[in-house]
Amino acid sequence: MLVLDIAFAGSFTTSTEYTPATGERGLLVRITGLEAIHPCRGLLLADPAHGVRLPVVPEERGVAVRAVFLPEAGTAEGELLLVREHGGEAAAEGIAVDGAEIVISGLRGTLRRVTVTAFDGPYRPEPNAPGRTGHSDGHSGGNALTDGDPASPWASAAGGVTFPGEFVVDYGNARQIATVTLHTAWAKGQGITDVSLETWDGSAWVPQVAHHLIDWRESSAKVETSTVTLPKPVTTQKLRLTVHKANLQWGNLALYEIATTAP
Ligand SMILES: [Ca+2]
Repeated sequence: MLVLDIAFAGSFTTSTEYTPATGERGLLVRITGLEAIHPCRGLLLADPAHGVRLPVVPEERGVAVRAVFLPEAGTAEGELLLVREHGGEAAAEGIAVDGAEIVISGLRGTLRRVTVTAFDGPYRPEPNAPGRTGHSDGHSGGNALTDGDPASPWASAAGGVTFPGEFVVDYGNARQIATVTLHTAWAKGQGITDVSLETWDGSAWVPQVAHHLIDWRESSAKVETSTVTLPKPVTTQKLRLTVHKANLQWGNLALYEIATTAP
């Protein structure tokens, strides 16, 4: 059961009562009020006293807190994870349980996303839909392709990109797909511009859309989207994007999110 999911970067999406524009309402409270929210970056924690409090520890259940965090001196995001099974102790860097609150503090850097999950029994991370790619990883690993956050990027290495390349997403079980939307920022410099889509029928890849061409408009942090519409909705567990071409202004291509919709 997902209790809370806040992405501070990008569009500040949240499934809680938290109102990021005003900061101090809802389930999440900034500890000092001095923490800065920077669009497309996250919540800047410039002092160890900065942080957030989340008054959402469920009683009688286990709780897992995941925080995606970019250290002040670092170049790669990491994940901080605190798991407290029912009645157990928990400890994690930067995350503590204080009474009925979760406290994230003592860090310097940028907090990009926090999710809180309540569970019964032993902790089992929710299955996600890892994306994998034939392009070499330059940033974030494949999970950024399908982490639900349009602002968290996957990017290839800056150089040596060859075509065709591919992205494969395995959802773990079948789902209905009517459209596939690609999200990318700085897309005029690093967006995919020619892509084909296939779905998996259990034994083979089935062509759906060939050479979907994308004319990206933005050379900015704004996340743009391009939607590939299937000829008709398909029930499938996996999809494959074959990349024929991409903008390579900086030597890399990037894809921030692969999202699907059901009919
Ligand atoms: Ca993402």
